[in-house]
Amino acid sequence: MTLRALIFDVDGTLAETEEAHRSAFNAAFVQAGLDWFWSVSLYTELLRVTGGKERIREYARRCVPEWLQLPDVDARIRALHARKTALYAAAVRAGAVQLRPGVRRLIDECHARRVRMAIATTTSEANVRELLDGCLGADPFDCIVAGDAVAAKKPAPDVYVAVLKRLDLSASACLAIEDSAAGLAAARGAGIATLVTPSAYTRDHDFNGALAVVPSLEPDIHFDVLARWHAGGTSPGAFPS
Ligand code: XBP
Ligand code: MG
Repeated sequence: MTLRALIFDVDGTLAETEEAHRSAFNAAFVQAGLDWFWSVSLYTELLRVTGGKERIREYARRCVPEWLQLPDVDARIRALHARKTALYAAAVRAGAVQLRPGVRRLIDECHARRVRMAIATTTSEANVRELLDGCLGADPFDCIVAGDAVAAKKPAPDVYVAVLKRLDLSASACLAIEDSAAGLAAARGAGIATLVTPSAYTRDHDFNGALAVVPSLEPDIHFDVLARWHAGGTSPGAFPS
C-alpha cells in the first residue's frame, strides 16, 4: 500500500516540550499555593500517565491522597491545569521550545510532495497551535486531533482512529511518528505502522512493535526512506539502510 500520510505526535516528537510542561506545572503549583514540586525523576515516572489533568490526579493519588478528598476536586484539577496551560503557552511564545532536528525538513518535504500530514496528540489543540505558530509559522496539517476531543487518551487508540476518519484513509496508507511507549501503543492499536524517535524523557521505554527506532529524524529520515520501510512492513533495524 502506498504511503499517503504521516501522522505526528507532538510532545517529545515534534519538539522536546516536556521540560516546558514540567516548569509550567511547577509554576502553577506555586501560584496555587501548593508545596508540590515535580523533579525530573518524578516527572519521568509521572509521564507514563498521559494528559496533564490525569497526571495531576495520579500525583495526588500517590503523594497527597488527602488532597483528593477536598470538595470539588475535579474543578480544582481543571483550574490547576488551566493555570498550567496558560503558563506553558507563555513559555512557548517566549521561545522556550524548538522543533527537534529534521522535523521541519521532513514537513517541508511532505508539503512539497503533497503527502498529507496530521497530528494525533494528548495535549490540547491550543498548545499545538502555540507550538506551530512559534516554531513553524504555518499550519501544514490536514487535521489536528487532541486528547480532550476523544473518549480515551493514549495509550488508547482513539486519537489515531479519529485522525484516520478525518483523513478518510485506511491505517495501512499511513505512518505514525511517536516518541513514547504510550504513543506507540495508541498508533499500533489503530493498526498504523509506527516510527519511534525517543525523546529525552522516553529513552528507557519499551518500543517493541515499532517499524523502526531512530535517535533523530536527522540526517537520514527522508520521506522516500519512510515509504520504503512502510512498503516493506518490517523493521530495517535501528537505523535506516
Ligand atoms: C504528551 C502528554 C501531555 C503533555 C502535557 O503525550 O502526555 O500530557 O505532557 O499536556 P503524547 P497537557 O506525546 O503521547 O501525546 O498538560 O496539555 O495534557
Ligand atoms: Mg509524545
